[in-house]
Amino acid sequence: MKNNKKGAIKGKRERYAQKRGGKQDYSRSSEQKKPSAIKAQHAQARKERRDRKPVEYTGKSENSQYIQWFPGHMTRTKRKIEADLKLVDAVAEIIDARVPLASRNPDLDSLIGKKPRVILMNKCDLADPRETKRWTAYFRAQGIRAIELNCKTGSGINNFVGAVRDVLSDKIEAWAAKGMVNRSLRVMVVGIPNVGKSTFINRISKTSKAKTEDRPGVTRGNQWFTLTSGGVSIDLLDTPGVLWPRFDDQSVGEKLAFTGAVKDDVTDTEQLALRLLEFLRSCDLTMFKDRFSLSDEDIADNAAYELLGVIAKKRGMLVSGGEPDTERAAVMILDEFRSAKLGRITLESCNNREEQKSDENA
Ligand SMILES: Nc1nc2c(ncn2[C@@H]2O[C@H](COP(=O)(O)OP(=O)(O)OP(=O)(O)O)[C@@H](O)[C@H]2O)c(=O)[nH]1
Ligand SMILES: [Mg+2]
Repeated sequence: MKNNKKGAIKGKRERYAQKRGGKQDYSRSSEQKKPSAIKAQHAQARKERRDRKPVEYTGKSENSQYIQWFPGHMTRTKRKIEADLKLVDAVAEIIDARVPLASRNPDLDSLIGKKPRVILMNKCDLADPRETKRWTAYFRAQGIRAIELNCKTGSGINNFVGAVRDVLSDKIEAWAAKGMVNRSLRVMVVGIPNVGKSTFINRISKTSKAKTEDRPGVTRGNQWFTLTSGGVSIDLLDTPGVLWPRFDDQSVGEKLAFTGAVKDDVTDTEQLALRLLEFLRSCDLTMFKDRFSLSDEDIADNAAYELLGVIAKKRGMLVSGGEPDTERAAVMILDEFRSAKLGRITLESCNNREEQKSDENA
C-alpha cells in the first residue's frame, strides 16, 4: 500500500516534469545520499575511531567530514526567492554574528539586484563583541546598512524601523509625490535555518505568533506579520530558512553545522565535535580550558579523539567498563559551544577577510 502511494507520487512528479517540458529534476543529485546511507557511514566512522590505537597529537586533522548540508533543489529555491522578492520593497537579511560570511547566501546579491537591503547581525550575545564591531564596520564600508541584534533580549531591535525607512527613503518620497502617504513598507526576512528570523519577527511585532524552536527547519512556509512603529506600518514576510550549496568550500558547511544551522542527523556528531575541538584548541581559549578543567598538557599532548576522551572522563561520562563515553561528550561540547558556555566565539575573523577574499578568487 505504502509503495503504491510512493509510486503514485513519483508518477505525478514525472507527469508534472513532462508538462514543464521535462525540465524539472526531482532525482537525488550525485552529491546527495539517502539519510540511511549517511547514518551507516557515520556508524562505520565511529567504529573505526574506537578501534584505532591512541595517537599522539600531530597538529594535523584526521577529522574532516563531507557534510551533505544542502537539503533542497537549487533551482527551486532560487525561483522561490525570486518570486517572493516581487512581493516586497526591501530585504532584511539575517546573518549569524558568529559566522558572518558562511551564514550569507552568496547568490543573494545577484538575486535581489538593486532592491534595498538591511543586514541584521543576530545572536550577538553568542559572538565575540570585538569581532562583531569589526564585521558591522566591514558591511557599512561596503555601503550596506548593518545592525547588531540580540533577539533573545531585544537589544538593537529599535534600530530596525529607522534603518528600513532610510534604505527606502527614495521610494517613500516617490510614493508621497503620488499621494500615497500611509503605504505599508513590505520587507522580506531571509536567512539560513535557525538564525532567528521568526524570533526577530515575534520580538519586533510584539507577538509570539511565529513558531520558533532551537532547531533548523521550523518555519515551513511564508507568513506575513504587520507591525506599526512611530506611525510607520511594516509588513514583514517570515520565510523558511534556506541553505545554499557551496560544494567548493567544505569549511562553510562545517561552520554552519557547529552553530546548529544544519540538521544534526546529516552530520556525524562525534566527528563534528572533534573538528570543533581542533578549532578551540587552536584559539587558546581560557574559558574553554577552565570549563573542562583542561591543563596545557592535556591540550598539547592529545589528538582530538583522545582529548574528547579526557573531557568525557572529567565530566564523569563513562560507559560500562570505565571507557569514556565520547558520543555523549560530543553532544555536550556542541551544546555548550552553541550556548556560548565555552565563551563568546566568532568563527570567522574579520581581520582575515582579505586573506579569505584572495582564497575565494584563487
Ligand atoms: N542566544 C540567542 N538565541 C537566539 C537569538 N535569536 C534567536 N535565538 C534562538 O535561536 C533559535 C532559532 O530561532 P528561530 O526564530 O526559530 O529561527 P528561524 O531562523 O526562524 O529558523 P527556521 O524557521 O528553522 O529557519 C531559537 O531557540 C531562538 O530562541 C539571539 O539573538 N540570541
Ligand atoms: Mg522560523
